[in-house]
Amino acid sequence: MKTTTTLINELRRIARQDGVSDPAALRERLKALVLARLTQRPTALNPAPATGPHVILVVGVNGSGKTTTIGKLGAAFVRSGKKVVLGAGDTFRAGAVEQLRVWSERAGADLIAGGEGADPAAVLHDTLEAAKARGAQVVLCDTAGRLQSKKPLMEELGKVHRVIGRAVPGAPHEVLLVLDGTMGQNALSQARIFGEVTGVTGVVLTKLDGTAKGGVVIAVMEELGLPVKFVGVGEKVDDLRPFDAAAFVEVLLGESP
Ligand SMILES: Nc1nc2c(ncn2[C@@H]2O[C@H](COP(=O)(O)OP(=O)(O)OP(=O)(O)O)[C@@H](O)[C@H]2O)c(=O)[nH]1
Ligand SMILES: [Mg+2]
Repeated sequence: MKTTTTLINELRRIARQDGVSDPAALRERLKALVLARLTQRPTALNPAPATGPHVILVVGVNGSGKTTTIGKLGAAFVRSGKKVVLGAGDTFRAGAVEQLRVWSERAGADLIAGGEGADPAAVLHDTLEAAKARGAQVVLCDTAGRLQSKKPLMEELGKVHRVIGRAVPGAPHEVLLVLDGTMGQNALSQARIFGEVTGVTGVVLTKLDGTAKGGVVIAVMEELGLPVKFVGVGEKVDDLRPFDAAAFVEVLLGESP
């Protein structure tokens, strides 16, 4: 609502000041306003550190697409010639480790996993030690889905973040919050609370292959300053794209058919 109101007010001002009244011209002005917001921050991944592995922690609510995104990202890093390790930090959901194992094989990445019910922070600590020992360049850390309202689980995530930072100073270099593009307004409170606990550095917006347009990311960017870095457009390994703000704005605000 806040972002919508701001945009409407700006558009009103433009209409008055510049005397724009043609709906098509106003639509173009609105697109430009939204695009400016979406390009305020870099949408590329943070750069890899000079030495040691590039550590990416992936967080979000249940079923948003974390594990799938890790598989897709891992495959993309492997394709660019990097040695990649996936850490099975979801020790909670039955089948989570197996799912990540399948993705690690598909991607051509190593997998480090603990026993069932293991402490996620311990598993990710071991993952980073293994990655260093093996000279891996990229580490992708999976975590269990959790509701942002569940305090103990959010505290666990804070602990995971600290343990990663102790194993590799400066890590995680990236904390990707995976948001389900079909979720609407709830995404904003997810982003706010995950951001407070783990210092989110970017958003991955998934499931944009359906009817969802993901307009809420304008608010995520505007109110929380978090850039969208990737979008998920399907369940397959190649269905991850760098975020293209201009294309996104066209889909969101383009001429209706
Ligand atoms: N259509 C579509 N489906 C997706 C996309 N990303 C993930 N999915 C599907 O969404 C479902 C959940 O994906 P997961 O990767 O298991 O989600 P998660 O966040 O790891 O789930 P939990 O670990 O249970 O919290 C799976 O069926 C995925 O195939 C996407 O971009 N498009
Ligand atoms: Mg998962």
